[in-house]
Amino acid sequence: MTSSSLRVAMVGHAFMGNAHSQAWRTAPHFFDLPLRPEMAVVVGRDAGRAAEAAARLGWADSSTDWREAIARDDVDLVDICTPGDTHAEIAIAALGAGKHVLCEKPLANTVAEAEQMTAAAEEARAHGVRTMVGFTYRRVPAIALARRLVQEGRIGDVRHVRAQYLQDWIADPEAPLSWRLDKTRAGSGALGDIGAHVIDLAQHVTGDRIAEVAGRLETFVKERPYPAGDTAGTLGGGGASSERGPVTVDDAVSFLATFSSGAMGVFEATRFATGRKNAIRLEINGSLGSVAFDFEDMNVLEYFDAREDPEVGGFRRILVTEPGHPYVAAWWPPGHGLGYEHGFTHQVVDLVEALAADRDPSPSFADGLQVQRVLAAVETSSDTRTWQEITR
Ligand code: SOE
Repeated sequence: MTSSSLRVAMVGHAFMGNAHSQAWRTAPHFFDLPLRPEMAVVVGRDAGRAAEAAARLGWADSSTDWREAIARDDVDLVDICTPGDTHAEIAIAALGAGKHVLCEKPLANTVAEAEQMTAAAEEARAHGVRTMVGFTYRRVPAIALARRLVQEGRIGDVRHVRAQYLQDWIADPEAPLSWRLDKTRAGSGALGDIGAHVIDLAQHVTGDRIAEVAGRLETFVKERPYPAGDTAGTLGGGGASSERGPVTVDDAVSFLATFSSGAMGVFEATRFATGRKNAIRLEINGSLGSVAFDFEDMNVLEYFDAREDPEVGGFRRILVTEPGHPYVAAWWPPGHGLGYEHGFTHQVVDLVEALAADRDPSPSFADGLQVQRVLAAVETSSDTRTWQEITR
């Protein structure tokens, strides 16, 4: 890093690349950052599309060679926005080149890859090189407030954690295949793609760790049409071709969990919750009260204080838009609300502030590895119909 800038190379420019680009562009305009992000280069597989993305998203340059991009002297940080099967190779190479790494979730497609990435991160950390995993929902103000209340003891001892991530984008059996439905690319389906988010959120808000799980994965639709314009074996977006191929990942997962504290968890992640578009729901019941959140009403946190006079008690809707609420002071007056993209912007803020202070961003690769271990334990539990412990 130069004394005042943080020069970024982003690999991948699809949905996550768009969201991350918005964050790199926007963060310095709303937050007083100790380092100025510079969007040096965006990397894509196709030269024309990468150049178009650079112009549209605000990157100074574009490339089709991620190895060349991470080796550049004018790059301090590599932002990985590609499917999970590429995370390990890119992250380990970037860390080896002395670059900080921000990697999209889940960290990897397997525990083995996540362990290799975390080992590389530990080695690079000795030289002041840092890592972060992109669990952005923890940076929604209402979630950050929920964590503050729980950590302050406002709901007492946590007894129950109820966490759901409900989508329905492939409830149509004729929705075409994509990389997210291919185990070799994505590692798993709803489990790793959206289950990882609610595992991270539940652990982040409670400050506790999942110790054991018992779960079940299901694939409701076992084959789908390939996307139009693709041949067998390649996957992409767009319309449907006449050829069909196998779905090799889970469509949905349910699992029970026991936290280290003894708290009981019930988790669900599905792409078949017909009518639910991006409903991340978290409810935590404690001995003195509860908090409840639904991303489809993301500027509100519900809070129940068991110590209130029962005559006037009840869940209150906190509109999390006051200047004293996490992240909010940088944005709009009370009641104006934030959106999906703000979690990504807050991610850049927290990352840049950690790097400038020479401390580990959170969640680090080690945190991402622990989530990977929970994912693997759920998969093993489903295969063996047994409870599985998460040992580390
Ligand atoms: C698809 O399920 C997806 O894009 C996830 O991959 C993202 O992590 C989530 O934020 C939105 O849904």
